Amino acid sequence: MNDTRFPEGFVWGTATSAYQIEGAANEGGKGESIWDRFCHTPGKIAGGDTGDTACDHYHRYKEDIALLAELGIPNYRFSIAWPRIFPEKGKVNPEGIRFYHGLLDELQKYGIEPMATIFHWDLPQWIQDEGGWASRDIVPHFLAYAELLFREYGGRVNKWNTINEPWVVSMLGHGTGVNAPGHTDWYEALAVAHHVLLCHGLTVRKYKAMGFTGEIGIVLNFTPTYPATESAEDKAAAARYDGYFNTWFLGPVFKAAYPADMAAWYAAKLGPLRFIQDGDLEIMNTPGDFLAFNYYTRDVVKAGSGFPLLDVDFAATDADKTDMGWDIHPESLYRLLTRLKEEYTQLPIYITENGAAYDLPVVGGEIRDDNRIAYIHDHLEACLRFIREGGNLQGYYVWSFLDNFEWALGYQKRFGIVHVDYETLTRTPKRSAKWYSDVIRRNGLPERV
Ligand code: IFM
Repeated sequence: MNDTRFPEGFVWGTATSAYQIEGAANEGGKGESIWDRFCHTPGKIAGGDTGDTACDHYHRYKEDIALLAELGIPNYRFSIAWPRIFPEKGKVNPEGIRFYHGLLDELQKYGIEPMATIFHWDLPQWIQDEGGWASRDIVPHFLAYAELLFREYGGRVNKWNTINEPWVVSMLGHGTGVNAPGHTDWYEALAVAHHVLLCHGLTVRKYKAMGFTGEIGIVLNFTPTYPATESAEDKAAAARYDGYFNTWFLGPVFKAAYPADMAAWYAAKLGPLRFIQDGDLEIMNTPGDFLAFNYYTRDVVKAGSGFPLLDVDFAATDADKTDMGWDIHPESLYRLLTRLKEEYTQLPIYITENGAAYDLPVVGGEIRDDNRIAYIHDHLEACLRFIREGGNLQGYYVWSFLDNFEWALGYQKRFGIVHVDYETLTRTPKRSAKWYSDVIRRNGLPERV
């Protein structure tokens, strides 16, 4: 392998999720999701946007997959909308089942390998009405859903993600409340995280028990955290933030234990963590086939009172930022990969999301998103460094294939390597899409632009 080449067989892909691109919120027998409800609650989403139409992928999936093929992208990560499959309690929707078979047919036609995510946040509203993720009663619902997906698609999909970003589901959905269902109760957020990880472990067991030989794993999201100064207080603050964001999820999945310091911290702040039952941690620790994670940025924190759950404040940094206001810090990706390998797992790793939001005008018929190219280039360089040192990184999926619905931020943040005109729904590959095609074709990095 020369310096800029990736190992043979490296998995190159791009990613999306159902609610962010499908639209057709009330079509094809789909039921209401918590995101449908949240978007239609005034004040929750920037600009009053909703996912009602999104990129209209539900109607345009053939065109979209043809574009993927034209760009030469050999792997596609998508998610399945639970309320399309189970619109009501106990009711399976054949049209929803058919939709994903149709999508898989298209992928198969072009030889594009699917990676399917079982849950990427669009919980059926009927489950929320029964208590949602905060209630342990969600477990049989999740398992019934997963089992149905395995029966339907298990012979066609060989890479499965159980759940995308448990940190977001729990902490943003139930702690800060910026995501659906918009609850603001930190004890509940921890219970949600617990039930999410429990469902993950049980789903891995189910998949294996059904005899499938494909790969299955969870998608965690990580934000490496640094102290603003070398003071003991700031270092302790950074350790807590790392516990909150990263190790609270890594610990159960890879060590069958919550980090003891964080468990004690939370118990002191919130009371005894009664949702933990005997045997749960062993279930969460059920071995999957890979670790998948999403990486975008790092955080710098100090001791303070701005975030009372943790007694931390965020510190400003002078790093360049994307349109999300997120620091661009590829070095943190390299350090994260190294930490995961040294402290948590030797399993193969997939980066299932990495990318940048930038909104650029069309110039001369082209969208020259050189800043996105530079972002991806530098993060791939960090990947290469890890691989060269013996790291078992097997794949990388750019977030995202299309500009799409960026949750509470609506359509203002554009992550796509393909531009979507939300008036006409026209797709236009950006310069980054062509650059990424070239990376894939040469299985390596060209010169930095
Ligand atoms: O758009 C999201 C995605 O749904 C989950 N990971 C982070 C992305 C960018 O915020």
